[in-house]
Amino acid sequence: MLAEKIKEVAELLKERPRLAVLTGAGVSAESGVPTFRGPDGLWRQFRAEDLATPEAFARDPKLVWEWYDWRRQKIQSVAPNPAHMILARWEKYFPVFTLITQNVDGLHRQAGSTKILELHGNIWMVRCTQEGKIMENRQVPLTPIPPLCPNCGALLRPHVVWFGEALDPNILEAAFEACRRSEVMMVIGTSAVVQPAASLPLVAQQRGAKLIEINLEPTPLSPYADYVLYGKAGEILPLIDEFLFKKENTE
Ligand code: BV8
Repeated sequence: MLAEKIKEVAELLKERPRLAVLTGAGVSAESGVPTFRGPDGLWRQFRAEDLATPEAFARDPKLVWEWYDWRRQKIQSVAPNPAHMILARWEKYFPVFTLITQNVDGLHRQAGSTKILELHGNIWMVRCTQEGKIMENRQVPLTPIPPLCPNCGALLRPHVVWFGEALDPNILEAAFEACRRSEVMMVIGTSAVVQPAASLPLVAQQRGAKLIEINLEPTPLSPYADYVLYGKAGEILPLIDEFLFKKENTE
């Protein structure tokens, strides 16, 4: 069943359609990065929705930074997995390709992807709460916590989009545009509950794109998908990739 679907999806992709890909935490799970809503998604007794908010940061910047520092330490010690590597390769194989990610871990970039829209920011970037200045900060572990702006001494915050905060309008518009233009949209490793990211695949489908979902379990998007491939992203993408390139070579 799965093998049959993988073959059909590979046939679809062999035509090198305009491809948009949306990834979530599930694409980094096999690298060892905890997902948000899975069994290992909790940190101490908190949920992402409790900590990834401006209110939580205003109330207790040290606690929020301790969570990000814990995640940065984890992310720094892991490597991209085959799912990241294949998506980086597909960027060169498909003439029109856009990778849209909800992840802030930077693993797509580390795997070699360059055409990336990071909808929710990047955990290795910080922003001065006074000047708004954005800078890279790869100090692991962070000292002091919370970190202060080297220019003005004000609190630094992670340059990520928290719940209740607007996404960068330019990045969001570019993502919607890529989905509107796509002929195929692949949605990998996301629970499809966070908005506005979860609306992107539906925009693609409304414009006639074929929708492919890769996940361990059904999501609110599954009923709309033309293909739902149940399994690990790091295992399914290589199988699709094999068909793509194997067919190429034998023709
Ligand atoms: C906004 C950055 C408005 C921080 C994150 C409309 C309807 C309903 C709610 C809302 C709405 N509009 C706004 C909201 C509120 C809110 C929202 O969506 N809430 C949800 C919880 C209901 N949205 C917002 O607040 C957004 N802002 O809309 O602002 C606005 C407009 C103008 C002016 C002012 C305000 C901002 C949302 C961004 C929040 N930031 N992250 C950080 O990371 O620290 S979201 C966070 O969740 C991460 O980015 C994460 O990527 C994202 C989504 O989670 P997933 O990636 O899907 O991860 P999850 O663990 O949930 O799922 C993993 C999946 O992988 C699972 O399905 C699992 O089965 C699968 N999986 C696991 N292993 C594998 C696998 N699949 C394949 N292979 C594997 N090996």
